[in-house]
Amino acid sequence: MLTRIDHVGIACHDLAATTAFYRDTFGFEVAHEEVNEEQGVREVMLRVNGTDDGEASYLQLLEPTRDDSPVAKFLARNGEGVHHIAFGTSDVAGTAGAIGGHGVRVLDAQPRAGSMGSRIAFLHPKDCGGVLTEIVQASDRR
Ligand code: CMX
Ligand code: CO
Repeated sequence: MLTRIDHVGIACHDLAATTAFYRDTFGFEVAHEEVNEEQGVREVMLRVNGTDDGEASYLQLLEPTRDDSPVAKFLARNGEGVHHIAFGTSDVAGTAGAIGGHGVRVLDAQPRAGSMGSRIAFLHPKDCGGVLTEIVQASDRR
């Protein structure tokens, strides 16, 4: 069902500064930047490995666009750091349904729009050992 790590989401206050740190210190390539208003984030995807073909892995740097967003709330409580982990699948709706069948709360009954044209669904951290978990179906275009 889940076949790879798609990305690790990292919450930050200053997207430009955090992007520069990961690019210049670790040498990761900036693959993509976008604003996702539904999720309340401005985000940068830094490619760790692969070639944007649906099999690559990324760091997803997240800066909130509004104070009531999940990432703003997380930053206020915890400060900067790892916010979620995202696993890849070829069928986000089917995989979310199967995981929900194990008693895990699926936060998105209908998959939503994620980075780079992907479809995503979140699982409640309290049902996943304290880890906010995202399921990602990469875009065919990616
Ligand atoms: N990781 C682990 N635990 C988390 C968490 C996170 N990222 N965010 C919240 N929690 C925990 C809190 O610590 C808190 O625990 P306690 O009750 O023990 O104190 C509990 O969950 C409730 O926290 P809250 O601050 O009241 O937050 P909410 O219940 O309002 O929201 C959640 C939590 C997971 C439902 C919400 O953040 C959500 O819907 N997230 C999914 C969407 C998202 O994160 N979008 C941004 C990323 C977009 C992308 O990746 O593309
Ligand atoms: Co994510």
